[in-house]
Amino acid sequence: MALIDLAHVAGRAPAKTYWTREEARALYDLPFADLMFEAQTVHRRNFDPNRVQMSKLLSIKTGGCAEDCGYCSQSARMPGEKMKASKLMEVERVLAEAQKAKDGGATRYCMGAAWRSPKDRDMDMVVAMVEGVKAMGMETCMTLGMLTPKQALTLKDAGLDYYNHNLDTSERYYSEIISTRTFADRLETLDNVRLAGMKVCAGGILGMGETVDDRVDMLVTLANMDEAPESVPINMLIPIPGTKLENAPPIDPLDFVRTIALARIMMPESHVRLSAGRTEMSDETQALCFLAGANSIFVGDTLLTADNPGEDHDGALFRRLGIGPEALDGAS
Ligand code: SAM
Ligand code: DTB
Ligand code: SF4
Repeated sequence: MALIDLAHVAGRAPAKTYWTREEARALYDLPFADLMFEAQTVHRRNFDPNRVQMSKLLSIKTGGCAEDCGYCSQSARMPGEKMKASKLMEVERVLAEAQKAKDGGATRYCMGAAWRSPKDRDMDMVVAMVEGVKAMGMETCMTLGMLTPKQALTLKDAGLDYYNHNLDTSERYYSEIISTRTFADRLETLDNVRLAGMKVCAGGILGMGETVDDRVDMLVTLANMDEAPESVPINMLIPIPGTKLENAPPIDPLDFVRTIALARIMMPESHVRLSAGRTEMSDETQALCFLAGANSIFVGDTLLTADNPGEDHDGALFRRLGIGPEALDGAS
């Protein structure tokens, strides 16, 4: 282990704040047991290892999106049959759904829209949704596409806690997946979110045909931000029929676990979210992800449009693993 100083990761030195891709890659390539040990060590220094934060998603505007993200069921530009576009959901309906999520144990409510960016005429309704969910005592999160500095400030003033905007992959691989916006556009929105004073939720997708270096580079970009994202969703591609990536080769589950471990080590104080793709993972793979430092999930039967394991399955898995929900303030 010549390239990196494991004293940093094993808790005998202050947390590293700048990562080179060589250091990160060397960690990824460690023998599996060594990588898991380092990830658990870092995890236990920063979190209760038996608590997982639970968020619920709602698609407030589905389908008909102008972007061409190669993985997404909601793009109007996908090669195959397109999903019908819905209108922006009424505020009352959103709040009724949020109440159900709260009753089901969610502590954060995430609202997503299939937009390239919000139109200014949509902002009043979006603001009312944030205010309403906040008033229920849940944390609020939105993912609406690119934001101007002004839109970011409007959302912050409404009480939005988190904004989700993923890098999705490395800068190098980005243009293979999306052509209608750039990696730099994504970083600009993340800057606008941070400058407005909101917490950042940013991560990516694995299993899109990317290399290990692409995975490592994406995490290096996130970890080297002036402030690392508070929440780092790692999605496993859900291959959607009709999208450009419908036949992408599935990722080896142990490589998925390695990437979670790397995210945990490189961003020790962030929540690492085991996001999309859990329906296709065995319970054993999910258990390894939690062992590697994942400590946040989406609950419920549906993500935005795709399936999620649901309460019964997750409840049984958490009982088997002795895992409980994290309290709202992050304490256990
Ligand atoms: N339109 C907004 C945007 O793209 O930022 C927000 C919604 S978008 C669906 C949120 C994220 O979901 C994407 O950035 C991507 O990381 C993830 N995602 C979308 N489709 C996915 C799929 N089929 N499998 C895994 N993750 C997916
Ligand atoms: C994220 O990284 N994953 C969530 C959330 N952010 C918005 C979305 C997953 C979407 C999976 C595909 C679907 O449901 O359409
Ligand atoms: Fe649109 Fe977001 Fe889907 Fe891309 S990921 S097509 S921006 S909804």
